[in-house]
Amino acid sequence: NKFSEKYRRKLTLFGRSLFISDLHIDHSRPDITAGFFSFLDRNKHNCDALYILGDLFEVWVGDDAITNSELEVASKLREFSECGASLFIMHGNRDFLIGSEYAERCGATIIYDHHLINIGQEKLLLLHGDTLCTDDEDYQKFRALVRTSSWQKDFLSKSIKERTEFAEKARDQSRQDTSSKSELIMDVNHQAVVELFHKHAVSKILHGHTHRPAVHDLEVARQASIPQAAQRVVLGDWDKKGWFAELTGNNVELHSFKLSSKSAPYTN
Ligand code: LP5
Ligand code: MN
Repeated sequence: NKFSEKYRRKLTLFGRSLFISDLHIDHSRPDITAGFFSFLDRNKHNCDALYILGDLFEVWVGDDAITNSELEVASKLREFSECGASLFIMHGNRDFLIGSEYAERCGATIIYDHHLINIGQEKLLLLHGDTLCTDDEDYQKFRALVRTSSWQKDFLSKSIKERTEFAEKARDQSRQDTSSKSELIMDVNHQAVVELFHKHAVSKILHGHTHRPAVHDLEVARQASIPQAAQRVVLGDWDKKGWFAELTGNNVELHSFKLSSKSAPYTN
């Protein structure tokens, strides 16, 4: 409800918020799921909010298609949110079909691309990051299509088997296409980044998707509304390491830790 949402946002203003993306949770990578669960356990009593900024899952073909492992993720997330942290899930290019049913299971609120949060006097803009890859025209066409409600309605009306097959074909096609696309095309477009800072009058942007973890200090100013020093923080994908960003006050830091199959030691 509205009141608790407002209260939660206020809390995040003074507390500690965490941000992750691109875990690509999948049956073939139990180490990632285990690393994620221990990340949740480490943080469940000491943060005010967790923002999952897209691609939590490798693929998502509908809330009705979940198996025990997605149910387990949901109950872990619910346990986390019941410890007092607000939980937000943003869609990525792999799991944009996560719906309200699954979000409710997790105790999460779905947030959409270009989500603003207040950090002191400044603002932080959250997005998955794929919308910044404007040079990747084939992808942008694909994205535009699959984000229409008519396409989604039609896709979700197919059987789970059919949807899974489509998703597999799309993944194959994507693997093939990305292996021949240039690195430059698959990174963010600089002009799109600058425009986004201006459009939302923000000093910080945080996203994932490109799998190029970094903190970029930029000069985008020329407008009184934006401080000279702007920052674009890019989360990493979870593979050998897990990545997260931590917001305390108005300071954003990027961290990584080793993912190992058994006990994941916590290192920054
Ligand atoms: O995901 P990743 O890292 O490989 O690459 C992304 C872009 N690709 C995608 C496509 C997804 O990987 C596909 C899986 C989505 C599952 C969703 C559920 C159901 C959808 C079913 C659809 C039919 O997002 C990739 C970018 C890259 O990031 C970097 O930004 O370049 O973009 C592409 O590769 C796009 C392709 O060039 C065109 C789209 C391929 C899909 C075509 C569908 C074929 C279906 C066949 C049916 C007969
Ligand atoms: Mn992505």
